[in-house]
Amino acid sequence: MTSQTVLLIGAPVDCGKARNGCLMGPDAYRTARLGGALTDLGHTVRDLGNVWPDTTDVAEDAHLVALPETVGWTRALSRAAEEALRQGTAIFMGGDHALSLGTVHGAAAHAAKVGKPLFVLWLDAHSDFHTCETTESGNLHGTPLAYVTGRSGFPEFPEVPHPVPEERVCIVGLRSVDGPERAALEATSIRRHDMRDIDEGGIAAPLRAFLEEVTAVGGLLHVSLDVDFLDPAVAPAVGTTVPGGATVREAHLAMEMIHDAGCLASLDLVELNPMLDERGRTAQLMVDLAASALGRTVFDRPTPRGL
Ligand code: B3U
Ligand code: MN
Ligand code: MN
Repeated sequence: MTSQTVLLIGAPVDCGKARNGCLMGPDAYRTARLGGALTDLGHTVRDLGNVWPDTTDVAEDAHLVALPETVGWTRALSRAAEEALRQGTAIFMGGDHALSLGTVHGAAAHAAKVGKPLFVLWLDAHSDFHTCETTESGNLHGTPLAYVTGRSGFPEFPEVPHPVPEERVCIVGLRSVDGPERAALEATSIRRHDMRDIDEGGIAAPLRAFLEEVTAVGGLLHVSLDVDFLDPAVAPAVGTTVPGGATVREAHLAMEMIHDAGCLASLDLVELNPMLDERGRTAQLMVDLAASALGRTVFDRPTPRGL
């Protein structure tokens, strides 16, 4: 396994929805030894501490939860992501999914600078494809994928100079998609795999197809891992549980395949709410999944030759 420089960045974003607690996520990951697990694999790990939101003069919007604060996070996290990606593989310890408005924005800026295409893998029960106009809840953690793919409807947010093209996005784990999101998604070429796809054909086939496309063009991969991708029976520490999620084994296989593809540039760990955890088991599972994505295996395997 090749050893890498891994940057840990705390993103205690907690304004993407009403229920509080995700702000404790970064410290839960530190307590569960995310850094130590990656050091044990031979990586050079640097914890850059937590990012804090910029102050903005954006006005509150009665329909949206914490719009000014979320815009402030987006600006700060985009800068932090772009800077971290220059130094190595970046892991963003969330924080709710609103943090990805910034991290993917920054990853796209980095990819454009180094002249490589950015691909995004969204592991989530939800599609997070609302705009500020279509969201019914007003919760901005339901919007990042729409923003980073360049949908209109984000007037107060930073411009998106490098939208991620639809053909370079793949969502896996879907089982809760709102009407307006469904209509918008169906008008795109974004690959979307619901749990029925996984039940019928397994998780490996769609993932392998996507990862092969990334590696074929030397692309950079950003993975956004929402705790609710997992089944709530194994990952209870999330405010928006949806039954019927990925098993521990499916999630580990996904992470192992991501590692073997050799293209992981950045990883969001989002929606962990330690207030809802049971003896830290969700935090621990997320740490173990991150370790798999960074090369942990049960047995050593020969260096993978493609997938
Ligand atoms: N689509 C719903 C629910 C939701 C989205 N993301 C999460 N929940 N975690 C909404 O509020 O936009
Ligand atoms: Mn999400
Ligand atoms: Mn979700």
